[in-house]
Amino acid sequence: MILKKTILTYGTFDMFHIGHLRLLERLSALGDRLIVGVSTDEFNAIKGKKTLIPYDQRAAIVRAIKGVDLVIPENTWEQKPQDIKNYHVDAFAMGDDWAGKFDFLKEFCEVIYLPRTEDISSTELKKALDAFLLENSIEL
Ligand code: C2G
Repeated sequence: MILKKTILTYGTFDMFHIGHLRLLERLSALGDRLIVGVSTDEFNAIKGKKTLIPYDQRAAIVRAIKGVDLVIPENTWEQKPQDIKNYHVDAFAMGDDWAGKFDFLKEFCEVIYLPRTEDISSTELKKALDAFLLENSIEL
């Protein structure tokens, strides 16, 4: 009986970009099942993170990514241990901008931090979009 390895990660995934895709592809290759907790709009307010795209669209895009098997809402900082138990998670993984921040989860499962993709972020995308609109004098 081959034990299925379940990987869990969380994120906002606003303005889905290549950094998000490369992370999810690497996570999918780490195991047999990838579960992604997408931050709800309410939780992003708690995180102090402004998003352009609403939760249902961010979740639909992540759900459509090959290699993602299940999307769950991320409502709180505290839900991770319960999610790890509920879904029999073998490894929790994040990009290394979070390195060390979730080591307390080693009590429940393996904790992995993967290198971020350089030179891309939702913030940089928004800046590039602003410059583009300005250059092409498109009034929103
Ligand atoms: N990421 C990446 N490379 C980038 C940008 C993001 O690898 N250039 C990774 C991040 O490290 C994270 C994931 O993509 O693992 C999602 O990034 P965000 O949407 O910015 O997620 P964040 O707001 O950090 O939320 O409880 C955890 C939080 O919900 C994480």
